[in-house]
Amino acid sequence: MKNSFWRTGALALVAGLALASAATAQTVSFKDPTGDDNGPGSYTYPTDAVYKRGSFDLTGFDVESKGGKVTFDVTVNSPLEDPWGMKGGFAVQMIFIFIDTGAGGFTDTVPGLNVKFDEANAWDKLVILSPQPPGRVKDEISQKAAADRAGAILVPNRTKGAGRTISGTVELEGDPSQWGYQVVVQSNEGFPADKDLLTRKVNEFEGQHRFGGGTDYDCDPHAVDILAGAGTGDAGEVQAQHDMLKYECNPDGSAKTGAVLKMVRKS
Ligand SMILES: [Ca+2]
Ligand SMILES: [Ca+2]
Ligand SMILES: [Ca+2]
Repeated sequence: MKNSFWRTGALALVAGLALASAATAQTVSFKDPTGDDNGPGSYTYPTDAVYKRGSFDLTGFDVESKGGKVTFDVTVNSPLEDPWGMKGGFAVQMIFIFIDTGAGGFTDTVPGLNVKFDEANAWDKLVILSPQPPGRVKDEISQKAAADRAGAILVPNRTKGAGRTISGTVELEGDPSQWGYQVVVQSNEGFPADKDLLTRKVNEFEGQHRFGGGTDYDCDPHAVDILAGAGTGDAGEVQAQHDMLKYECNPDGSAKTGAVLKMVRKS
């Protein structure tokens, strides 16, 4: 967390941008390579048939701002389905959108992801796209996220899936083309571990409802696909993702070196 000088300055900046941009829509788009839905390179899907190939393979991320509202569209490489009756048009995915609006922020994230950001890429807003009812997501945030960032985490009133795209809208001022982003693809876990914020675990071996290829401890990043590099979908971004998600565990299962994420930016 940076000091209050930075936060106060950033608030003034955001207010100024909002005045300048209230009338017209502003958009920004990123792409992600296909076939890199394997975290640091080794992760495998759970074995249950609901986890269709490509379900967690991020391919596109689009942001549109209009009239003080920002809509986030996250596209994956498989038609969305709702086998669990979540009623929003999708079920198995859960998306964490970390945003650096320039207002300083946090380097650690939320429990269950096991990822951090470096100082230069600190996040100050997190939008969660979950098929769970917004009330459930907000309850989990208030119970499990650190108290100092609860106000920075936003949950759309309605999150829906259509085709291959998961969408949600939140109230947020500013010009999204100037922000940094990181999109972490996870899986909606209705029965999360005590401290995990609705996230599905990555274990050493995949199971019916567990990703494999990591460790049974929490020293591995529980992130299946993320943005990397310049977010253009270039093949080189696969290696950049694998590098960011590299981790090493101590014998007792604590993190020796954990995954450190960077933002993707247009400017
Ligand atoms: Ca991908
Ligand atoms: Ca693990
Ligand atoms: Ca990726």
